Amino acid sequence: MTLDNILEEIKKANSIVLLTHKSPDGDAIGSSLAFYIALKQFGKTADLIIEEMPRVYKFLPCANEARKIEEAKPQYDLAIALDCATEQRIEGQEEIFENAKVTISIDHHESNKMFADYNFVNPAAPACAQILIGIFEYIGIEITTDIGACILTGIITDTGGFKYSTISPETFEFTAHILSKGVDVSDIYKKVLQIKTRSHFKLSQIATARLEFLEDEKITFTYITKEDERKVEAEPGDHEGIVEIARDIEGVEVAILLRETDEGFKASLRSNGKVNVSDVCMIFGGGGHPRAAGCTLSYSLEESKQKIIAQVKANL
Ligand SMILES: [Mn+2]
Repeated sequence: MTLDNILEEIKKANSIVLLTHKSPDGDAIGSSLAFYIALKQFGKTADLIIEEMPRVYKFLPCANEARKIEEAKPQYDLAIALDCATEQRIEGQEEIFENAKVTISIDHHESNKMFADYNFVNPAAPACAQILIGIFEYIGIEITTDIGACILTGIITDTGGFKYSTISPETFEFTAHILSKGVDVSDIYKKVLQIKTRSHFKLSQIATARLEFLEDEKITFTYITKEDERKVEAEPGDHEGIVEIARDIEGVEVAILLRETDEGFKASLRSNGKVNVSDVCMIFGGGGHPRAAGCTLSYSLEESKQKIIAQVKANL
């Protein structure tokens, strides 16, 4: 079984690196930190590479122990990628992954490409962090309050606060379990989901002011530029959640947000169920979940807009 192989590889490895995707969300950060702390409990020190730790997650245990890409060793015995559907999603860190002697992927994306030597993928899990509960139990790691807080962060953020249809009985069993252990679930919920930075608020004002309704108001489109982010003094993660504002408007099927980055326009798509936005994003080399997905478009703003809207329309 894959878990036996994973356990064996962890035991054998003298050097381990943990990697996740660029612009890490709560699940990426929560899963990585949970695994990092679990490895410590196992008697293994790992390098956790997170290029930009979003401000909102800095309160999590061991968040200050994450390292930058340039601090990574030239080669590791074992590389573990968390919450990444493809090797390309480990953007900027593919080399670290490829250079490792053995690679493992732990993920919950339906579009996962099984790109590692050992792949532990469960598309039924609402968050990568939730998969870790079973893994830790299997390999005999105790879910401490620290590990629990990190896993909960992943679950809360990837389920939009326990409200997506991806939630399972295990989601609540785990939450009940760590609540009984003394983890302040309400406090974590507030920190990772409710409280917004001022820059986030200003950025959402800009994006909502530009919101366009298309196709009988079933599709919404908006964008944010680098200049917008500079103006509101945005920090990493401040754009998170903005696309969901439009998704929640009555009658909207798909909400589209384009965000200008150094690599092009990053499209974030959210669906209310009718359109599988993961399929739409895969056409452009991206992917994700049926109701939440993304891709990068290397065209001008106008061209990117037309291309992504046309594909959504075709799937409506
Ligand atoms: Mn995830």
